[in-house]
Amino acid sequence: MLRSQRSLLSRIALLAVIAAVPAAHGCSSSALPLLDRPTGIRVDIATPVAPDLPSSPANRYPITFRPEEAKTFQIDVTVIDAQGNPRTSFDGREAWVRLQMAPGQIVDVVGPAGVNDPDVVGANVHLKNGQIKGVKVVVIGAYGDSRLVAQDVGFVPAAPNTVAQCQNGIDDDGNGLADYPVDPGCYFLNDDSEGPGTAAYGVSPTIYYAFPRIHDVQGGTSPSRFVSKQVEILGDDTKRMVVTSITNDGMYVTDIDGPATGFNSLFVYNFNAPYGVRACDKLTRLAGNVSNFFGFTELGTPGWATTAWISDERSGPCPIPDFPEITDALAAANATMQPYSSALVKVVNPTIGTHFGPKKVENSLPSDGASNCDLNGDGVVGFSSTKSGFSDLEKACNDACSADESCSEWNNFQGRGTVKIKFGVSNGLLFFDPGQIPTFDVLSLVGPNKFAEIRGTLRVFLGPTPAFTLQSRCADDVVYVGQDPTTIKDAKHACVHPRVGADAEGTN
Ligand SMILES: [Ca+2]
Ligand SMILES: [Ca+2]
Ligand SMILES: [Ca+2]
Ligand SMILES: [Ca+2]
Repeated sequence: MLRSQRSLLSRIALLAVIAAVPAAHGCSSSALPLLDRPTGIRVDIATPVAPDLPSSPANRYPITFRPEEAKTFQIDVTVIDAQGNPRTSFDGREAWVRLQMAPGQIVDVVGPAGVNDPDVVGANVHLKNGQIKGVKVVVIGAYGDSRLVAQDVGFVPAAPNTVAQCQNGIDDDGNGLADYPVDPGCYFLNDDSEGPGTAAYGVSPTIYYAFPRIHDVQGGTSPSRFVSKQVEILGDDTKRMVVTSITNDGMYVTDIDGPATGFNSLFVYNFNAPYGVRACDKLTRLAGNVSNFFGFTELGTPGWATTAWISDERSGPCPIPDFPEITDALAAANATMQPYSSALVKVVNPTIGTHFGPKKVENSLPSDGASNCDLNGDGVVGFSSTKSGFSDLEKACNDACSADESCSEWNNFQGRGTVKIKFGVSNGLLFFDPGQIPTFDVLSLVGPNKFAEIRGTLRVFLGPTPAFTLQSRCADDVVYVGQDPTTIKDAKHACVHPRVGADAEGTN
C-alpha cells in the first residue's frame, strides 16, 4: 500500500494536503507529517454509519468477506488546490473520481441522492465544483491499516446506451491513438473520455481492521481470499507464531494459539534458507505475498521479525507443541487434510509398501521390488499423452502403481525422492520425503514393522495421489520399531538445536 502510494505520489502534478479527520476518529490532521500527505484529493470520513463505532489501533474491526457484515462509511471527497482549498474548477462532465479500499473491496457506493444517484457509477463519483458530500461506501475484505482511496484516473463513465469516446473509432483527444485499449487514456471500453485524467490522488484517514492470522491467510475462514494479496501477520504472547522447520528454500511457521479448527500453519518461501532463523524461534511479524500453488498456500517475498529461542535454560522450553497425529481417517480426504497443510505432524506405525524397487513392472502388476514403469527404458514414464515418451503400456503401469497403496513408482522416487507410506486399518496414504535425512536408506526399510512413528511438515500438491507429502526435518523425525526409548526425542527437542556462543544473537 505505502509503496504504491509513493510511486503514485512521484507522478502527481497537483499539490495539496489531506486534512480534516473526523472528530469521531479522535485525531487531527496535524498528526500527519507533511511529507506523508498525499496530494490532490481530500477524503474525509464523516463517520462510520451506525451501529459501527469508529475504529482505532486498539479497537479494530474484525475481518469479514461476508456482504451481510459489510461496513458502511460516509465520506466527503474534495479535489483541492495547492492551498488546500476546494478546487472548484474540477467540474463538468469529466469531473469523476474513482474510489478504492486498500486493502479491501468496495461492494457498493450510494450517492447523496440515493441508490439511483446519477453522480455515482460503480465505484466512481461525479464531483461538482470540486466536491461531493455524503457518499456512502460499503466495504468488505479490508484488513490491517486500511484506507479509502480517491483518484482521478480519467475514467468518465458513459451514459447508458451511448457510444463512449473509448469505443467510437475516433481519436477524440488528438494524441494519435484511438479507443480502448490502444489509447492509454482509456480506462475501460465505456470510458467516455480519451483523456488521462489529472492523476489527483488522496486517501482517507486510516480505518483500523484486525490483522489477519495464519488461519485467515491459509483459508480457515474463507478459502483463497488472501491469494495474490500482500499481508502482514502480527504475533505476540497470545498469538505465538513459532518456526517449526527450516528448509533450504524457506521455513514452516505455526500459530500455536490459532483456532482449534486448524489452518494455523504456513510455508514461507524465501528462495534460500532464512538466515539466522531456527526451529523454536517466534515471529513477531510476518509479511509477504500470498500465493497458491496447486493447493499449497505459501507466503512469498517475505519479511519477518523474530524473537530468538536460545536454549531450554535461557528461553524456557521450545514452544513447538506435541505433534498432532494424521490418522488414516484424516488422510482419507483432502478436505480433512487441508487444516493440517504446512503443519508439523506425525503418523504412527507407517509402512513403505514392498511394491517398490528398480525392477520393471510386468503385466501392469507392481510386485515386490518391481515398481519401474519405464518399460522401454527411454528415461521417461510415458503416462502423459501430451508429453513425449507417451506409451499406453507405461500409462497403464503407472496407473496401476498409483492405485496400489504398496507401490511407489521407481522413477518418481528417483526424481522426487518421495515414497508412499500407508498407515492405519484403512490404509491412510501420504508421500514421505526423507530428503533431509542423508543417511536414510529407503530400500532397506520397505515392508511392515520398520517405523514406530514418522514426523514432518505437510506439503500439498493437488494432482498426484496422495496429494500430501510428509517432509521429515532430520533423523530425529524418524522413530524405528524397537528404538531405544531414551534416544527418541519429543516435539520440543527433535531437530531442535540450541544456540551457543556468538550465534545466540543471530536473528534477522
Ligand atoms: Ca479516460
Ligand atoms: Ca475514441
Ligand atoms: Ca486519443
Ligand atoms: Ca518410457
